[in-house]
Amino acid sequence: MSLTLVKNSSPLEDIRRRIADAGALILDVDGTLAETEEIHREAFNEAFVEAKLDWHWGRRVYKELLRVAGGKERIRAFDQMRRTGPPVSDAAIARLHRVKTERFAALMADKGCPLRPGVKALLDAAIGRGQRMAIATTTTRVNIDALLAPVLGQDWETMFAAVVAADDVARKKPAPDVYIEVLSQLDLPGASCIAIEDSGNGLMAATRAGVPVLITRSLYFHDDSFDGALAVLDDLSELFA
Ligand code: XBP
Ligand code: MG
Repeated sequence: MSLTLVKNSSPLEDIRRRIADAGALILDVDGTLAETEEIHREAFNEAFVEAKLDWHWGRRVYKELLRVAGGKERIRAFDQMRRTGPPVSDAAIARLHRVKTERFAALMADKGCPLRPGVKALLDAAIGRGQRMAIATTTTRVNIDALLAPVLGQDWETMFAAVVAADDVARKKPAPDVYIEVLSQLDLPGASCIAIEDSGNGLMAATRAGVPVLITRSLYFHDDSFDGALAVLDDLSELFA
């Protein structure tokens, strides 16, 4: 999908118009709505300490590991990279990830994590237009509540016509599954919607489902390749400048 330029309009004006005209806005969570990955990283490290593992994920290794979508898959990928000792069992990975999810909720409740610039304005504008919104994420469902309840209120889910998370589909991004499920719940063709994503994996997932993508660059994925995106913004406040 390429950007269609309207006569005398700037690409940004065109993006604003396409957003306003979309059948629905489909939003990624981590990195797009908020810079959550440092909190995920801290939660993984706390789970490793609790399990008495001598593992610690610094920023550099976490950036590599973020190529693997999904916490359990990420732990397995790291275990395979170490190549020492017997592989960690599925049950142990599930246990580690359960503790990680608990730690993530506790850290969120403790420190909180603000929405990124422009996100609230985008949500408010969509609500003002009566436009539907949806969530398509590869994080665990309870993590969405841990992030959004403090910033949007306990009833945040009523703002969204569909919320699809990792547990709801067979394959995580870059597979298109979360987007295909969202589109089926919305009963809309992909081309009529806009996805907002921050990563190359997210771009690929949405594109494979036929959804045009607007990128908002995030901390860990700012240097990803975003070929094929409608546009790449530093953050969503550019839409309201
Ligand atoms: C990002 C992810 C997630 C989180 C960790 O999802 O890949 O795996 O890093 O969450 P998205 P879990 O950008 O699609 O929102 O440990 O719950 O998997
Ligand atoms: Mg993301």
